[in-house]
Amino acid sequence: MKQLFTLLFSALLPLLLTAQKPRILITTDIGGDPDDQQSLVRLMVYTNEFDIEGLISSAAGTPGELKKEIIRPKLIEEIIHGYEQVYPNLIRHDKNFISPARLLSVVKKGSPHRGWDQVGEGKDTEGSDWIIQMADKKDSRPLNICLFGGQTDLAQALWKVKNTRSEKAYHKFISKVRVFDIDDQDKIFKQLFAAHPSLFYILSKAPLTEDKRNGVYRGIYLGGDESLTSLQWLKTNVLENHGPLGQLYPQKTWTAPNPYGAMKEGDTPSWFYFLENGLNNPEHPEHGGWGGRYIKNDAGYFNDATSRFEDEPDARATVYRWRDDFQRDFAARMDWCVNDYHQANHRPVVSVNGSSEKAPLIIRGKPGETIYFDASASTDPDGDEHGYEWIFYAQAGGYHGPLPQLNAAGAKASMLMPSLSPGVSLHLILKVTDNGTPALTGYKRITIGTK
Ligand SMILES: [Ca+2]
Ligand SMILES: [Ca+2]
Repeated sequence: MKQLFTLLFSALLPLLLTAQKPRILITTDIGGDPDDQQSLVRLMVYTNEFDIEGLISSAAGTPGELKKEIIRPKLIEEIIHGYEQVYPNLIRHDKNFISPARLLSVVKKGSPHRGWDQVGEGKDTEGSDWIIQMADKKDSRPLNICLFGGQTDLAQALWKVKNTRSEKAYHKFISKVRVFDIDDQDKIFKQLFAAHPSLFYILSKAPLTEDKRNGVYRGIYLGGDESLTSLQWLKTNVLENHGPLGQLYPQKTWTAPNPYGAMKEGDTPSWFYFLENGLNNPEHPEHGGWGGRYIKNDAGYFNDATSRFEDEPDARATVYRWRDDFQRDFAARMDWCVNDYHQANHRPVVSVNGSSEKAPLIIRGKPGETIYFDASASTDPDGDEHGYEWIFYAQAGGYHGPLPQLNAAGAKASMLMPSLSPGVSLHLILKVTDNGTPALTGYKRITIGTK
């Protein structure tokens, strides 16, 4: 009997582990500025981290960018076919990469038209119905919707649910959805959120009083060390000697004032936000991570963090402060497309005080008490040496007091517990970086609160 249990458990374990991946659904205006293709190529080498529930082609381009109102689902399929060719090598690095056939099966057609007048009776699309079907799936995890382009198909899905279901069923549906919107492209955010005010909604967009290029998501290519977005960087790490998927990465985009005109990926922060890497916490946009940091406003949705700090001198810095890390991570995964496991690098697994989960470690103490952190159980799958960097991320927890002295020596650190106002926590980020090529960084967030 025990053997049977063990057998069953080991057969179920991969399923249980897989079930922990965040569910994402992408809608993309692919077909205009080629930065959507760039974001999709990068996403392909992260499909092991997600359950991808939909790749919907919405109206191509930004409003007015193209002469015709069209959708371009073939461009999504083209990238999946590139992925198909490197997939056999990728699964040598992680068996959780999604099969190309499965990805092709979730490519759906959205509406070629956009705007609030495209929402209502008779306006359903394959894409809007697919959004409903995926949110209705019997699954306790939320459906995270990343809007690379317009919101029209999402708005249609929500309209249909609101108008064809009971209020209770509508609210149940809304509670299962989280939305990350890049720049309100169809300019219907106002109507959409007014119609569905209880939706978990992040709108990454600069305030109307500022230059639009100050939006948080643009930190992927603007500000900080922009040389990491150059054509030369892409040639070395993506375009050349990295197989057929990397060759599909478009080399030219509009990036001004970034002088390189190469990597843009304006939409990547939307799925970076949901990528569980130990740094972010998808339930808390104010905590920040590769996808940026967002604050809930009085209207009830999350928008770009506007307060300025020494380490975040502009809103985009909430993304570009991690660029060096996420570019090295991308480069390593492009190596996975062509190299054997032993000829490529893999991230360290960070463990603090016995916790190696992706969720933050929560520590509670009394003011004046000494708190100890021990990360010496951290490991590296390649057996690489690794170094430890402890960083306070005070604004993430709303802490504005003087930072305590952190006594850090390698894998161990300690500090005296400060006194915290109610509702405030002090965030400490541990970065563990290995000495592989390229060097890779794993994270652990520690949130420190009062008892
Ligand atoms: Ca886009
Ligand atoms: Ca490693």
